[in-house]
Amino acid sequence: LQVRLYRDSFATPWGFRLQGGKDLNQPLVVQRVFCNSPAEGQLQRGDIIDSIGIRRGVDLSHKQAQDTLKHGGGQIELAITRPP
Ligand code: LEU
Repeated sequence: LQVRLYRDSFATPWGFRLQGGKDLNQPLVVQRVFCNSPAEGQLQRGDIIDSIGIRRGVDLSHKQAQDTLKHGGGQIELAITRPP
């Protein structure tokens, strides 16, 4: 599943929390989605992040994933797997 998030300002949070990362030997997973955020209605708790832009999720440490999102500019494309 491809999801594109948009934000008005680079300072606006996307509105979700991540868990996991390569350094933790865990997949990158959406831990929490905040109401009234760009992520609301796009991401769900439990979504596995397969890629952030051109970067593969399995290659990213927790911090690298966070930094990639923070510095993603006004829009970001995520490939996700949504568990049933
Ligand atoms: N908490 C950040 C935000 O809402 C996302 C995090 C995964 C870097 O923008």
